[in-house]
Amino acid sequence: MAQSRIFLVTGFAAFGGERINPSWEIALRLDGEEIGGLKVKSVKVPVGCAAAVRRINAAIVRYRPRAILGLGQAGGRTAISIEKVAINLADENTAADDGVGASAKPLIAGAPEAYFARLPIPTLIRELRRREIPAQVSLSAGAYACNALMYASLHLTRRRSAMPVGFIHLPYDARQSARHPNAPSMALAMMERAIRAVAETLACTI
Ligand code: PCA
Repeated sequence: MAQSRIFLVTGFAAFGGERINPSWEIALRLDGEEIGGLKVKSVKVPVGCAAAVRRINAAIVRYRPRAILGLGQAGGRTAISIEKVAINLADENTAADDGVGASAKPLIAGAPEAYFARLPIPTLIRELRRREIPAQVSLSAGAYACNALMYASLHLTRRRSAMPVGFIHLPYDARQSARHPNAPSMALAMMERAIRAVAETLACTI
């Protein structure tokens, strides 16, 4: 089936008592922009494993994107974190990095145990560091909604091996630090610059 020229960018709703989620703030800022010949379509995703799978599934069917970049908040991270691995495990009761509880179960029954991101991670890290933006690769997106979205994106597009699909965790926005005085954070403007640079780099590969 013919593909659109859409670059699907997702961000999550605020959760855990926060007023904002930097991932949605940034996705919204990019919505409608032309980047490298593709048009960004931003979709807001509810915070929950099953809900995230449903939303990304619907967005893929509706927009037939050429690339997918999921964004999420991982409070406590010190840098833009490009996720390498998504696992077939869902724990509706934990947030990222809190570990996996006894209630964890497969996200999609019968599907592979894990997928690697289809992103040129070393290139992206280099591009970000060249712009003096702290960036790192992460080997775990947790077992909550962000991992669910990343896993489902990769699973549902598994036959399109050349299509860039991946996920980036963002630190707290500096404004959120008022509630988390000891946690690292990053200015939203820097995170926005980072995601725009990632999108431009990916659009060049298509
Ligand atoms: N972060 C959570 C869920 C939504 C979000 O922005 C996570 O890392 O799973």
